[in-house]
Amino acid sequence: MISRIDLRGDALPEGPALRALLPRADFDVAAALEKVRPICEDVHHRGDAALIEYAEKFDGVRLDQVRVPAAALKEALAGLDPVVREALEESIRRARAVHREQRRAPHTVQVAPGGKVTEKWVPVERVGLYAPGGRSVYPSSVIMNAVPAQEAGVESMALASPPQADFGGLPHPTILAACALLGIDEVYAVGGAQAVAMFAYGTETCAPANMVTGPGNIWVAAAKRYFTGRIGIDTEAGPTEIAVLADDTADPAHVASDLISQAEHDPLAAAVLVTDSVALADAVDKELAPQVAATKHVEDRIVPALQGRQSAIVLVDGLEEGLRVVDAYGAEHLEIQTADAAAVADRVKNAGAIFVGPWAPVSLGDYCAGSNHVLPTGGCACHSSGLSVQSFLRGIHIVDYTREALADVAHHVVTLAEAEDLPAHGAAIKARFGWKVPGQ
Ligand code: HSO
Ligand code: ZN
Repeated sequence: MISRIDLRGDALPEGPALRALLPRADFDVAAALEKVRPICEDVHHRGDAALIEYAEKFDGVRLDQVRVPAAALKEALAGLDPVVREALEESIRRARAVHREQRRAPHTVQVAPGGKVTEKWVPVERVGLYAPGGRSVYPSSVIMNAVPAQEAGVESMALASPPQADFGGLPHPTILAACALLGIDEVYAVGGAQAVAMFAYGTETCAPANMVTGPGNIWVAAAKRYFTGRIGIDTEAGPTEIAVLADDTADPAHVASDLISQAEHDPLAAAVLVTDSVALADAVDKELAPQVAATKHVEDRIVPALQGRQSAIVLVDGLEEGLRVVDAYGAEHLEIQTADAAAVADRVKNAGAIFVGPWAPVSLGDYCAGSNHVLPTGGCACHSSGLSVQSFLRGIHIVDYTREALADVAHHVVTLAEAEDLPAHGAAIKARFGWKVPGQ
């Protein structure tokens, strides 16, 4: 069911050479960029009329307006299964508890007598959240995007999600209900690249946002890339990934079910097991077929995901090699199912989130751990983190020096300005001291 990559025997190569041996999906955002450019520019020029046209073309829905009426949000919440409501509320409660602690207080450093630098943290003013439709209706992702923004103090937040023909042209009712639970009352029935463009440029009904976050398909990722540098984005979320670092103490049935759990998202989803135990590899492989047969989404997602070039069992000589492999891979989600899992987790350098031991499967983190599930994919965990309160804050330095404090350091500033051949920089200092720089 899943291919094997045998890295035992020879010494592992370093860095990029090791990464090149590991499986990964092709997710060609650059190619999609050319297709989304005209859509984004059309939204720029024609606003709501373009959005309504794209809803008809891509979603098969004829809309009168793009904004979801308040009554529809209320109705969706009233119609929400109480058991689902309770689960969503618990997910929100745990996520809030974790994200609240990420808030940052301003701090001041006295650099020299009379010279201080304060860093204050200011939330982004307006954020647009995206929630996919179609096969990925994830109210949990609405929570994971909205909670850190709210805890950061973002004042204005709107959500866009594709209109669904089955629901009278509204976004999926569970998405609407999640919005209502989170207190998001500005919601748009707009999907794909056009939703990102709506937030980036603004239209007659939707004010422009400073930042867009939230998962999406390749068109959404391409639109985010198109606007990079103009608005803030979270990350270009690619297909989801799970890596499991396991030894012979792991339960093969659980490892198999965790690999399948993320393969369930997408035919391009990646499931990677890294182990030094051939017995475990064989047992997991044996577990996969019956477990896959017993679930849903088999032919369209799980089988292509497990059999795709992005998924594999990677055999290594030992734990040290396993750690090097998972660090080179930089998984979105990394489970550690080894002896002394917490100590092993402590040594991992590259992962979006780490799940320790037998009782912390990725599914827990997807919904109710309190951790965030918007995480870097495609190896971006080597340089980026998941969504957090920090993603929605800007640190601003406030520089406050007295005359004496400036006088004390003036000669260094003038020296550096001259060394960089920027005499006007130096002049801005000299002019303040009658052109006689103290200390020079
Ligand atoms: N595993 C996905 C998030 C998700 N799972 C949503 C279930 N619903 C990416 O982290
Ligand atoms: Zn998931």
